[in-house]
Amino acid sequence: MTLVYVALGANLAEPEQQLNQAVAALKKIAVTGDITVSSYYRSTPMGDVVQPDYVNAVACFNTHLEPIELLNSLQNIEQQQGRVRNERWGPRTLDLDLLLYGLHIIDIPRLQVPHYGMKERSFVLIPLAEIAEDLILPCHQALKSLLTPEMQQSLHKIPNKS
Ligand code: PH2
Ligand code: MG
Ligand code: MG
Repeated sequence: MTLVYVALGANLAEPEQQLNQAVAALKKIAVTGDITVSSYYRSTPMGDVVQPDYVNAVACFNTHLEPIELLNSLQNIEQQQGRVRNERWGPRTLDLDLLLYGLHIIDIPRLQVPHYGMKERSFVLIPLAEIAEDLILPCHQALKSLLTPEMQQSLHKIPNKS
């Protein structure tokens, strides 16, 4: 059994509902259906594409799935929620990114874990810190050491999720 962290993001078709639906789907692959979910955060789009604000969150659960099986499950959930693979960093109904798979380091063509961008992204680090403030990354860095005061500026907690 492995503890995993997954980033959720959506900016089309009722993003908060997309995240609610994704959390329900993740519960089905979590051991005993136990899953911890951060608050939802409204965040300014990263990148050059003009697109709506995102709603982002991070979820954490135990799973018996191997990394590639988990990746397949996450991609199935994205597809069930109408994900169309368009331009890189473009708008999407649902994005589920595997951030951490225990303390494993995975580097194969389909999957890089820890997620390559997680250390710089406020919309990942802040919700992650909310549910795992004392987390140490596989590279031995403390999550807390990556947080900066400026990171809060592009991110607003949405009151009263679900
Ligand atoms: N995801 C992207 C591109 N840009 N910006 C925000 N704020 N949140 C995201 O989840 C996001 C993004 C591609 O995965
Ligand atoms: Mg992403
Ligand atoms: Mg993705």
